[in-house]
Amino acid sequence: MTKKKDGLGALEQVAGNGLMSRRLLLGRGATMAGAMTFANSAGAEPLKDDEWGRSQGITSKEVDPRSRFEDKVKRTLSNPNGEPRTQHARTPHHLLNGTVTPNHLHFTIVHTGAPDIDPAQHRLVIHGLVKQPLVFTLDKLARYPMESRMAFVECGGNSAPLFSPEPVQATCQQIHGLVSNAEWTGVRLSTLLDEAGVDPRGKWIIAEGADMSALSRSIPLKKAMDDAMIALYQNGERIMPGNGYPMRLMLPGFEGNMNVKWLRRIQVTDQPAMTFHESRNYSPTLPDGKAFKFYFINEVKSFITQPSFGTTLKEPGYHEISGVAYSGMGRIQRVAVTADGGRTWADAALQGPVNPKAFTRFHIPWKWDGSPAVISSRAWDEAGNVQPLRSEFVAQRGQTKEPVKNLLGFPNQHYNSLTSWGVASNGELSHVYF
Ligand SMILES: Nc1nc2c(c(=O)[nH]1)N[C@H]1C(S)=C(S)[C@@H](COP(=O)(O)O)O[C@H]1N2
Ligand SMILES: [Mo]
Repeated sequence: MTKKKDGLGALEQVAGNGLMSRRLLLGRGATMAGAMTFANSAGAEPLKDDEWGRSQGITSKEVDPRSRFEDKVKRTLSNPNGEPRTQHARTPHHLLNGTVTPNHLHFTIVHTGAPDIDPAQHRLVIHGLVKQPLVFTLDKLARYPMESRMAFVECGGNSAPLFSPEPVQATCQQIHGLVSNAEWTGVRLSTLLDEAGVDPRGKWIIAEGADMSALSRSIPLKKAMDDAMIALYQNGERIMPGNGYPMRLMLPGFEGNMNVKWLRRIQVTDQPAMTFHESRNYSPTLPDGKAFKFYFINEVKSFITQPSFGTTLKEPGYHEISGVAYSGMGRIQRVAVTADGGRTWADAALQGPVNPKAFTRFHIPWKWDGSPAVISSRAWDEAGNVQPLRSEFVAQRGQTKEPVKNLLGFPNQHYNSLTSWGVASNGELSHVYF
């Protein structure tokens, strides 16, 4: 127990400024007991009987609401008055934990409002370069083999404020709220395409939604035959209206916009359609003025959610640093964390199961000594990709000329570099670059 005060830092510190070994987390109990001293001693004091325990409690409802104390955990809206235009609802990552985004907090981007689809009337058609065009009702789809998988969806415009040459002071929600992670259940698209019989000339599919804008995207047939899914359920229940009820295209690891919601049509073609959303929108630009023709994959990325902007560390000592990592190229293999602005790094513990193309939560114990610190995370995936440092990213992809003021705009797309938080000696967090 002498470890408690002096020994711990020296014994377990694995990187600068108080980062401790993730092994501490594996052996919760004895080792952790040495680091943690925040609970008050229970002594012999009896617990008092609280008011809520003295009368009959709340009756269960058919659909239970959350605790009234959790009212602040909500999405932020870009179109709160419901004007007829594009709208974004952002996930409050700094107030969530684990890896599953609850359905009512899953982010949405909806360009012309969510259509109020009657599932009994909805049809999905597969046609084009196929031997046998097919039409599916929801009932008919339910008779095919179903599978479930975890997958994140991320808008190409997520994290766009980080293209600013100066760090914007904003929460994880404002910066990274356009990515969420859920368990999706549905039918493999390859099963349906095999039944339709793809013509050898077929190289692409064009997927179309049933909303007013009939959002359409071209997807390489290779992806369609790989892990693409017609998703019918989201975290065990029918997909939310905003996320594509009653069915959406799920393309694990591919840019959010391609995951066509309210899916009604798949046309097999020999070339891409160059639709509005792939030729005018969602084509990131490069510093030399050229633009990517397509940018399908959401590359390896991570960010710290706790502690993050908006949090204040109340006192020095032990704190846990935690966040999410994900890659459109497969499983997360490693996440490193720094507490000294990138000078030294320590590996974080990855919380299993580590699913491909899905959120992985990481944790690392940190003993903050009360002096200024800069914390950040960096992820690697099993395909050998690493999250670029900011200098590397900016050299390749550029940044905006003027500081970004409009947090809702998309000055550019597919930012996957680091997010760093500065901790001041008064415990306040800010957004910083290094
Ligand atoms: N039909 C249709 N599909 C759509 C959209 C849309 O407006 N209409 N928005 C796209 C965009 S821009 C993104 S980022 C993702 C968001 O998926 P989510 O709302 O389920 O999070 O859906 C895509 N699919
Ligand atoms: Mo998007």
